[in-house]
Amino acid sequence: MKKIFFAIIVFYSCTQKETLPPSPVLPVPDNAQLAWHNMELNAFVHFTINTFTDKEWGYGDEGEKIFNPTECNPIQWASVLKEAGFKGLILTCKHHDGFCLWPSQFTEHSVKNSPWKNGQGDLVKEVAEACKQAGLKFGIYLSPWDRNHKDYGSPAYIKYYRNQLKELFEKYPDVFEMWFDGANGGDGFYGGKRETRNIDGKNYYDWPATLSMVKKIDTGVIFFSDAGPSVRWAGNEKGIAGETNWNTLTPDTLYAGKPGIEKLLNEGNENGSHWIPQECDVSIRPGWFYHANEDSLVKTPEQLFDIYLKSAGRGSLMLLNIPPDRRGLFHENDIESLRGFRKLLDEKFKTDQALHASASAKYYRGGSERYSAKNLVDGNDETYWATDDDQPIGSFEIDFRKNVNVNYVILKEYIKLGQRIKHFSIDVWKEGQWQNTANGTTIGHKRILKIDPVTTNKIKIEILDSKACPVISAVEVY
Ligand code: FUL
Repeated sequence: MKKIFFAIIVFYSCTQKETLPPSPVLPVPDNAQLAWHNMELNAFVHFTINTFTDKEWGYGDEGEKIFNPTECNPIQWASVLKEAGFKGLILTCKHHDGFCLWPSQFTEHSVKNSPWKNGQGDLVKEVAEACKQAGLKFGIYLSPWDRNHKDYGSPAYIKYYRNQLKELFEKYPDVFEMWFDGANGGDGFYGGKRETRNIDGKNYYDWPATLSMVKKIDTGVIFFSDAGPSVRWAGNEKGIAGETNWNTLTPDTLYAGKPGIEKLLNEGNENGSHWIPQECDVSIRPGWFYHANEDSLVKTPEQLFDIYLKSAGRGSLMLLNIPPDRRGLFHENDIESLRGFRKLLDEKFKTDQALHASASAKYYRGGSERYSAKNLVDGNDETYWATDDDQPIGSFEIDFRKNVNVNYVILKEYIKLGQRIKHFSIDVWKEGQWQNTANGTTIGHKRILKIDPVTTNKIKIEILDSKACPVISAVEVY
């Protein structure tokens, strides 16, 4: 009897053809990029000599004695950021003026010659430790352009820059992101020469050699620069990603600081050769550094929320700068705004009406439950709805079984298999028929659609064009 039962099971399994998952559409993100995408909120902290001179770009001739915060407390920065939902903090360890926030062995132009903590302080260390304590990732900004250094423009400076990078990565382990600024060359102090030095932005730094040196110390680090290689600039400093936003880019002729590439960086290349998503940098104030006369110009929670929708909500990451003041603290106004921003995020995205609602699709891959529409509403981003390979279009419906208020619809592509969708639409069921309420092009990691508030019991998403069969891991409705 047992034998017959076993034979039936074997026969049954042999006749059931397993439906294989879709093949990836290349390029796809690596693990470090995937983790980076999931962060959504990243913080920048611009703090240096400029905070005390009221400038945005120091000339490089500022004395070290100028740097003297009275109540400097990175623990405050980290805890405010943590509370607001940020996942990482990138510190300007050295901005264009060349002053170093750690006691570098390669220059005298650092905190070691400042009155702060009698020259015994190390702000990079303090910030790295505060981040660790708060559970934030720690990142480094080290300006390639150095208006203080006498050798800037010659090969000797490249050696200096690499020495400093090596020093930072060895002294402060677990750096998750390295930010290479594209602003390069121009006038400066340059060891007293006070002249203009222009560099050949494409070749001067020999970035491949520099990056491979850093990678040997920190294999998982994310490199930001205008053109990647891990993440790219968004082409503006307003924190706004392209409405069409391909994570893919062909970076062959691009390099940090190359003029005229803003639109390309903002939208990416549909058939780009590399996965290089954009990071949307923006400051909470008009300037990157603290200026008392901007205390009343701190972005409101509503403005920050709008930027979130246009960055993280377009599949990118929002990198928000909060500059500490002369005390070395986040200013009260900035903190208030950040708290308000968090409150808005929590309120707007409080209850996902689609979670465990009834989801259906006429077509799904191989008719297999493994790829059915219920995966869209199971709260698990690792499962997905997909169609057959010859179907670059498809649609699915969410039936709430009651009337719900809809303000935002969130869609997520399963980017581990590449970015695919080129065009989609959202309809709501109203007055006995489907009515179009939103349309979009790309989705990527996460797309948030703000729609005209509506009360409905059903919504329908149609994928109208895609590079290959669509693979969507979630729909959320708020
Ligand atoms: C720019 C710099 O020149 C600004 O000072 C700031 O650091 C911003 C994030 O990048 O290129």
